[in-house]
Amino acid sequence: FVDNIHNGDYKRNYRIPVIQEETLIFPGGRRTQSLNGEWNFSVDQYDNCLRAKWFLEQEINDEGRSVPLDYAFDDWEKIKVPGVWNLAKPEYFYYEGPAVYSRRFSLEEENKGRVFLQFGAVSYEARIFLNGTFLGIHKGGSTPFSLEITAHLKAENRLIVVADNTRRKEQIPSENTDWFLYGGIYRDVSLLFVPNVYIKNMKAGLVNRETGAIEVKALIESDKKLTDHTLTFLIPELNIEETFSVNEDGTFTKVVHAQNLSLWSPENPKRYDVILTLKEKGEVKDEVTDVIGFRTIETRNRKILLNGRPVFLRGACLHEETEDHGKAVTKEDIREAFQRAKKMNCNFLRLAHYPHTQWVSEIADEEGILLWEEIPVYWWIDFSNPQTLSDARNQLSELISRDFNRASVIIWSVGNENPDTDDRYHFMKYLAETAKEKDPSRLISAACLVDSVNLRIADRLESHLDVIGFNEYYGWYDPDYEKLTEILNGSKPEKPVIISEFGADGYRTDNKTGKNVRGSEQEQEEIYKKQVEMFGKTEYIQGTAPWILYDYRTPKRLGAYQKGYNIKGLVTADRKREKPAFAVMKKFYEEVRENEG
Ligand code: GCB
Repeated sequence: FVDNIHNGDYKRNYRIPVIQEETLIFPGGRRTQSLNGEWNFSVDQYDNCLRAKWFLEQEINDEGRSVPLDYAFDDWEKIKVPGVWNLAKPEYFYYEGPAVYSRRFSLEEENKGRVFLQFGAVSYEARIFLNGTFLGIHKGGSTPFSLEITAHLKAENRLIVVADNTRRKEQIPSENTDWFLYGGIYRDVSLLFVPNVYIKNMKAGLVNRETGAIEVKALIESDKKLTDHTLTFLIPELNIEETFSVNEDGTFTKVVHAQNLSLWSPENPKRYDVILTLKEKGEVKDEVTDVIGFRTIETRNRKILLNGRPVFLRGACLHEETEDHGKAVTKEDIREAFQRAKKMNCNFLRLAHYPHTQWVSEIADEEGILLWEEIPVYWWIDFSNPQTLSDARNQLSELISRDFNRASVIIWSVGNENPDTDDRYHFMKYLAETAKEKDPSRLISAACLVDSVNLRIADRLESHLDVIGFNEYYGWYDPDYEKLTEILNGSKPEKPVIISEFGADGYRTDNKTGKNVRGSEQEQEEIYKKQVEMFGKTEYIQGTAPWILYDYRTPKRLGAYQKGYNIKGLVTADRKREKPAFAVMKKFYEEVRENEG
C-alpha cells in the first residue's frame, strides 16, 4: 500500500476541489430528499479511510493485494445524523480528529434535471465521496455548502463523508477557543433537485422605507444564453406581481414598489410570502419561495435606527449548545432560548462566536428577535496567512448568502477580541469591506478590546465598522471598576457602541457566611448591578449583551470549580435555574424599555 504506509502526503489527493460559497443553491421552495437518519460511523483517528482508500470498496486493490474488509461500512455501528459524535458514546466525548460517515441512498423520484448534495454544516473539514469518487472538500465548521452530484448518481448510491474537527493553527477558529468544538455532521443533509436552467439565488430587501422600494436580485444558472427567459416576482399579500426579462448572463436586479407595507420589527414581526418564478416563453421552468420581513437598519451619529427610529439593543450572548444535543440544537431548544431571552426583556441576541443554524434566524424572524451574526475570527488567527483570509472570507460569504433574506439579522460581525496588530488590521478590514460589498443593507461590527493602556474605546478597525462592539470584564478579570468609569467617560466614539460582552463567573455558593466570595452568584449579581449602572449613564451605548445567557461546555476550563464549563451564564447549563444576575438584567432592560416609551 504505497499510499497507506509510505506516503506522508496522502492528503494531496483530497485537497481540491474546494467547495465554496459560489456553489450554494437557494433552498426555499425546492424539491428535496432528506438524507438525515441513521448513518454508519467510525472514528478514524489515523485517517485510514483516506490512506487505504476505503471509499473505493475494492476487495483487491490496485496493487493486486487483498484489502481487509475495513470498509464493510454497512456493518459499522450507527450514529444519528444530524448529531455530534461527542454525545453518542462516552468514549467519543473528547475525541477530536477524523471520523467516517457512510450511508446508502437511492432517488425517491425520477429526476430529469440537476441534483445537488446539501449540508447545513460539518465540523470542520468535510471530504465528500460518492460511489467511490472524491467530489470535494469543504472547510469551515458552521456554514452550509452544496455540490453538484448529477453526473455521479446511480440507481443505488454510496455516500461517504470524512468529517475532521482537528484544531489547526491556520483554521478559523484557530487552536485556542473558549467553547466546545464538537465533531460530526450536525446539521441537515439533503438532496436538492433543480431543473437544468434554474434560479440559483434570490435576494430581496427593503431599500427605501419612504417609497416602499424592494430590491430583488437573482442569478439564473444555465449553459445557454437566456434570451427568452423572464422572472416574475410575486408578493401576493401586497398585490405585487411584476415580470422582467433576465440578462443574457443570468444576472437580475430590479426594484418593485410596495404600498402599505407593514414593516418588520420585534414588536411587529410581520413577514410576507415571496415567490420568484422563472419562465421560458411563458412556460414555468423553475420557482423559489421565501417568507420575508421588510425593515431598514442604519446608524445616525451615535444611534442605531430600526425603521428610522432609535432602538436600544437589549441583548444577551448565546452559544449554540444544549446539554443533550451539543451543537446539534433543535428548533425547540431555540424557541426555549428565545423565551428565556424575552423573559429577560431582550429584543436582541448576539450569536457567539460562529454562524448558528439557519433555524435561529428563521425563528427570530418569526418571533421578532434582532440578531448579531458572527464568523469565528476569534482571538488569535493566522492573520498573515492568505489561505486563512480566503477561508474567513468564504465563511463570511456563505453566512451572508444563507441569511441575506432574514430581517432579524441586523449586524454582521467580523470577529472577536483579536490582538491589535497590523496583520490583524488588514485581515479584518478586508472582511469588513467584503461584508459591506456583499450586503450594503446591514451594519458591520466586531467585538473589540479596549485600549487598556490609555483606557479608551479605541481600535484601528473602528473606521471600517458601523457599530463598535466592545468587550469588557471590569469587576471580574480586572476588578478595578474605576477603569471602566474612566473608559466610558473619557472615550468619545463617533459611532454607536454596543457592550458586546461583560460578565463574571457565577457558580452556586453554599457558603454559610453569605459573603460575595470570588466566583459566587452573589458576586456575579453585584458585578452586574455596578455594570448596568454605568451603562445607564453612558449616552453612546446603544446596546448590551451580557456574557452569557446559559452556562456552556468548554474544554478550556477543566478545573475544580468550572468542571468543564464556562459558568458566566445568567441561567444554568441545564437551562433550569436563573441566577440572581438574571433579575438584574431583566430590571435594567425593563427600565430601558420604559425610557424609550
Ligand atoms: C471573552 C470571550 C468569550 C469568553 C469570555 C470568558 O472575552 O470573547 O468567548 O468565553 O471572554 O468567559 O472569558
